[in-house]
Amino acid sequence: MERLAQIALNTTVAASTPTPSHPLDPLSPQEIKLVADLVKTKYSGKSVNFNTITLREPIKRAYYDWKERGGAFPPRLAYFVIVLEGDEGTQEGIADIRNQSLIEIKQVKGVHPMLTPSDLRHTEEVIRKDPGVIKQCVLSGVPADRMHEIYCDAWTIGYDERWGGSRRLQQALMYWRSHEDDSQYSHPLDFCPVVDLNELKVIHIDIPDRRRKVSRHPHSSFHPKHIAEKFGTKQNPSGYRQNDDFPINVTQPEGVSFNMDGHVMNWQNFQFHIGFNYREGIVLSDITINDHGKVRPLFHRISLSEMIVPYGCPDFPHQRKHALDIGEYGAGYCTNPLSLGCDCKGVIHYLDAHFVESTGAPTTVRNAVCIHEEDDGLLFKHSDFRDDFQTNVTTRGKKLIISQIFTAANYEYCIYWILRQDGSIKLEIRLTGILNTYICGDDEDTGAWGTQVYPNVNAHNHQHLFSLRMHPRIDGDNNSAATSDAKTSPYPTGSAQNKYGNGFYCEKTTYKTVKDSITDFDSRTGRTWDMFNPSSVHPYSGKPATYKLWSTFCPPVLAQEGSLVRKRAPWSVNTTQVLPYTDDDYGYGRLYPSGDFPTQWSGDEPQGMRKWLNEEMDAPIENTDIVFFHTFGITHFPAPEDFPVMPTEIFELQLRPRNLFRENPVLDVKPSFASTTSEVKAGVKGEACLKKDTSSRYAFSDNSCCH
Ligand code: ABN
Ligand code: CU
Repeated sequence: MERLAQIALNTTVAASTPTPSHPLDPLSPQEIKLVADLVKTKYSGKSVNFNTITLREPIKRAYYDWKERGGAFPPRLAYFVIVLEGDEGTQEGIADIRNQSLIEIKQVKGVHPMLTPSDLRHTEEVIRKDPGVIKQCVLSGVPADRMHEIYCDAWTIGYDERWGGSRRLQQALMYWRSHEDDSQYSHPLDFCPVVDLNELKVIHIDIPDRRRKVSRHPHSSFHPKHIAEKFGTKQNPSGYRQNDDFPINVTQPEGVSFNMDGHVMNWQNFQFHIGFNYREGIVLSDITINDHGKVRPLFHRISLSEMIVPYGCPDFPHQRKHALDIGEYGAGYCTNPLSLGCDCKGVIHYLDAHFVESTGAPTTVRNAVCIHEEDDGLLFKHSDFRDDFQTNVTTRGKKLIISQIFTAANYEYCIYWILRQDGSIKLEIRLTGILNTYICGDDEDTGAWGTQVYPNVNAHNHQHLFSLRMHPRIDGDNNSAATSDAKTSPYPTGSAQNKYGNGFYCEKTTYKTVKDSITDFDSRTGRTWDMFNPSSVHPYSGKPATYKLWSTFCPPVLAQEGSLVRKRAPWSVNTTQVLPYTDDDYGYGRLYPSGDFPTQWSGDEPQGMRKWLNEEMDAPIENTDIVFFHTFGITHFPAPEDFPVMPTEIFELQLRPRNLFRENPVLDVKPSFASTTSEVKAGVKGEACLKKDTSSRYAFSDNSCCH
């Protein structure tokens, strides 16, 4: 590691770098440029490929010294990754923005940085010109003069033992697209070139023993113009969906009921910071809730820290398809610009995201984060059967949604962080986009490993698994974690303790050490997990203030022991792992459970979760500062309904306060309707439509909404 004497910049750059208002605010374009200029100055005369420039968030203590203890604004640090031509390879470092200096740089040996969008784009140009690839295209049935119709999805190679980590490699998943407006996924090719990203050349082509000619079935597309050709239009109806064009609009006549001060959100009783980075995408930090005047900390930081999409076809080279989409490509780098009234409806506040381009220039994705409210259905209700339900209180809720959508080549991941008025936090993921496809010969059976979703199109079985990293701070820094299992009474029917046999209870198992925290979902006991503060005890229940993780989409990873998948995603093997929080001078430890540099990692030498578990298996995690990792997701056996584009598949989890509030925390939300028994008896109209929604009406008559 090189500790650096200060590299100063000229004062014009300095003057144009405003100080952010909050220590967790993502780097501004000016700050990114400043760091790039510092690095360029240090390496003047060399070719520098910028991979990452991002905020190095202040460590927890420094942050709360500033936030809660009147301390100084923490150092404003940036973390960067660059690739230098030649032997020096991948370098990472820290820059001090306020002092305009590089603090340290180190060469990270034997690793490769994540692939940036520009890295991915180069590969298509390379393969189109390669004589070996052209030959294979011709053999597949695409003439050499149609190479402009050849496309590839460039993926990291995952890990291939033939080259190991010695070169920076991509695998090119090959397709033919007859017209640029078509979707290529209905025309996969059967071979797979391997491209060296530094040399920009094809170094090998994996060719299967069984050859398959490209399909001559029409492309299956989903663009409206193709759909109109296929199914007709309103003018030319042939089974066209009827009455599908009546809009459902959202009206928020008085605007939003949230307030944003820079990146700090105030909504209902919540306050928190909304961050965004190249890798995890949205990061929610310093989440607190105002409990009738008392501000209570809940979570220090929550983010999606890694994911893996392992495919289940064991035939070479499909084992290489197991994308670590967050660590290898970045949920930030792959994020979409969102459009008003389309990705989200209503009154929207957007945040832009800023990254670095390979040249060192800042680049911006406009409207990367969408923030808006939606109606949340009923928040609570009760009516009295004694007067035919006239006595009732009906309270509707609203929810705050912070969302982003990222495209991982073929798939779209729509990420919705949803806060509810009762203090719960939901994470909903909608999976859409296109199946990853491989060619299926005319007389070929896809066997157990995939499904023919269209003629000559095999979509392999796969999983989408995420690692959610939660750093709880419930009523303070010292928290514990536990599993909660619904259990029948241990005493048999007829015994003194359980005479009628109906007894059941919640068994809570608090983790003493990291080893205890390695657990799996169990649907038979309705397993949930608790993060709690053992010192903050509820006056009625005598139980500790808790956030309960309710998560049922928890399939076990299906790749076997010894597989690349398990080695490279050690976190996916179990549903939970809890570790002590650590940091160092320059930031948090234990952020990324497949390691800081998972690209082309063999999974052999320990990094990420495997390293942490090796080091910390017996570490105490009770009543201390902990980070909680949770694996969740779905197993996807493709079907024709998922093609040519997949209707959103939804999976979700929730964090719910338990024994944290004295009583129902939304009692003070104004009801939509309230009528007491005495009012009903006296014939007094209840407080009907307290918050009248004047846009609601009967569908087939013009009566007003309330009567
Ligand atoms: N799913 C693999 C991937 C993600 C992003 C970009 C290319 C490939
Ligand atoms: Cu899928």
